[in-house]
Amino acid sequence: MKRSYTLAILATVVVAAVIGAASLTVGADDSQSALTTTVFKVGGMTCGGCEASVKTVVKKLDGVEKVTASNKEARATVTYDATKVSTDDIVAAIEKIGYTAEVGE
Ligand SMILES: [Cu+2]
Repeated sequence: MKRSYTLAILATVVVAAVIGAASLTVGADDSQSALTTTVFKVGGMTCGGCEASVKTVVKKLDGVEKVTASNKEARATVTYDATKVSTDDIVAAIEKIGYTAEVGE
């Protein structure tokens, strides 16, 4: 009787430890997927249609969360998960549809 009571406590402690480890893992995942925002200089945009094209093509990339583009300022601001997509990927996607792009400020 006393032995099974001890085992029950032991089992509870083990379960709590497993849950604790699992939540630590979730915490690590959160820090890995922290979002980065980068401004790109984009050349060749002349109107709202160009802005829409740039936004559409960049948004299609896996890991991109948010895109804004301005032809007047000749730039695009992209918020993305740097573990899934790189600035090179974003530049390549913009250049593929006929605009120039580079990491700016
Ligand atoms: Cu245009």
